[in-house]
Amino acid sequence: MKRKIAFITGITGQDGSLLAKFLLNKNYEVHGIKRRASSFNTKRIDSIYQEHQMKGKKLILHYGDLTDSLSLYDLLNKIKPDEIYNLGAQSHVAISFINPEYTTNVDGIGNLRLLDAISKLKFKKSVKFFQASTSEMYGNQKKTLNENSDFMPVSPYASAKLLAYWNTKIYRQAYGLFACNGIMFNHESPVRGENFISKKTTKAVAEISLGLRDVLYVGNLNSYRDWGYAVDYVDAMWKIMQYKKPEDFVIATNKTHSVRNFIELAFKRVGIKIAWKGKGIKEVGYDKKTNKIHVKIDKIYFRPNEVEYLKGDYTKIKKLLGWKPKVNFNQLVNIMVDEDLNNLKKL
Ligand code: NAP
Ligand code: F7E
Repeated sequence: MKRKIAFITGITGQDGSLLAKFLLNKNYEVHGIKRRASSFNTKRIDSIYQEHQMKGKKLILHYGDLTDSLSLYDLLNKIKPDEIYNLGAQSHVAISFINPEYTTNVDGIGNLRLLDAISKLKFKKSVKFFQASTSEMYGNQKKTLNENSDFMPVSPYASAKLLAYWNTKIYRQAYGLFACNGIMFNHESPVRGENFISKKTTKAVAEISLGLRDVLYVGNLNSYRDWGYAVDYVDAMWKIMQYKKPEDFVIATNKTHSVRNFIELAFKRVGIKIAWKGKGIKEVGYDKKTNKIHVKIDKIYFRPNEVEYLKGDYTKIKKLLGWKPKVNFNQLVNIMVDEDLNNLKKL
C-alpha cells in the first residue's frame, strides 16, 4: 500500500509535534513548515528529526509561513499531500489583543491562503484538510457547547479563528473539498507553551517544590476551562480525517474546572496544600502548613475581555468516530507536574 503523505503547519508547536510523532508511528511520510527564526525553534521535534541527507527519511521540514501564499501553493503542489493539518497559529488569546492584526493574518487569512491554494490544485479532490478551530469561538455562554451552539467571539484570536472556521465550511460547500473543523477545547501536555496557565503553573510548582523559587504570579483564578490531554486530541484529529465524509466535530471532555482548581491540584501533587485569603487582586494562595505565600495575582495577566466558562459536549465524535478522552483532568495535572519535576532533576 502507498505510504500516506501528511503536511502539517505548526509542526514545531505542541499539537504539531505530537501529531507528527503519531503519524510517523502510523507509517506516514510527514512534511511540516517551520518559520525562519534567529535561533532554532524545533525543540519539540528534535527527538524525531532526520538529517536532510538521510536516505528514505520520513520527516521532512520546509521553511514556510502562513503569511506567505506563494510558498504555500508551491509546497502543496510539490509534496502532493493526502492530508493537510492546519495547526499553525498565533495561539495565545491574551497576546491576540496586543498583536490583533498579525493574529488575524496568520490565524484567519492563513487558513484562507491554504484553502485557496488547495482549490487550485489539480488533485484537490483527493486532499483532506483539517482546521484547528477553537472553543474560544463560543465566547461567553455558560452552558455545555456542541456543534450546533452559536458563536460569539470576544477576542481577536477567536474572531480570526471564526473566519477560518467559516471559510473551511465555505470551501467544502463551494469546491467539494474534504475540509473539516475540529472545534477543540483546551488541551495540554508537558510540551505545552510555557505562557499558558497549565504549563506555567506546573513548571512553577515543580520549581517551588525544589526550592528554586517562591511565587507563581497569575491573573484570573475564577475562569473555568474544559481541559483535556493533547495526545488524545491529535488522535481525534486523525480520526476526523479518516471519516467517510468531511464534517465538523467538537473535541472536549465534558468536564470543566477553574484555574484555581488547576493550581490547587498541581500543588497537591508535590505535597503542598494551598489555602486562599484576601480578595480581588490582593488574594493570595499560601501553604496551609508553613503559611508561606506561593500564589499572587498580577493584573498584567488579566485580559481586556475574558471567556469565563467553557465546557464541551463530545457526543458527536464519540458516536460517529468512537473517540473519547482517555486521560482525565487529575491525571493530566499529575502528568505535567511529574514531567516538570523530572526535567528539573535532570539539570
Ligand atoms: P502552539 O504550541 O502555539 O503552536 C503553534 C504553531 O504555529 C507553532 O509551530 C508556531 O511556530 C506556528 N506558527 C505561528 N505563527 C506561524 C506562522 N505565521 N506561519 C506558520 N506557522 C506559524 O499551539 P498548539 O497548542 O499546538 O495549537 C495548535 C493549533 O490548535 C493552533 O492553531 C491553536 O490555535 C489551535 N487550538 C489549540 C488549542 C489548545 O488548547 N492547545 C485549543 C483549540 C485550538 P513556532 O514554533 O515557530 O512559534
Ligand atoms: O488561559 C486564565 C486565563 O492562556 C486559560 C489556547 O490554546 O485554549 C487556549 O486559550 C485561562 C484563561 O488558555 C493566567 O485568563 C489566569 O481564563 O492557558 P490559557 P486559553 O486562553 O483558554 C483555547 C481553546 C485556544 O484555542 C488557545 O489557542 O487561564 N489565566 N492566569 C491565565 N492564563 C495565562 N495564560 N496566564 C496566566 O497567568
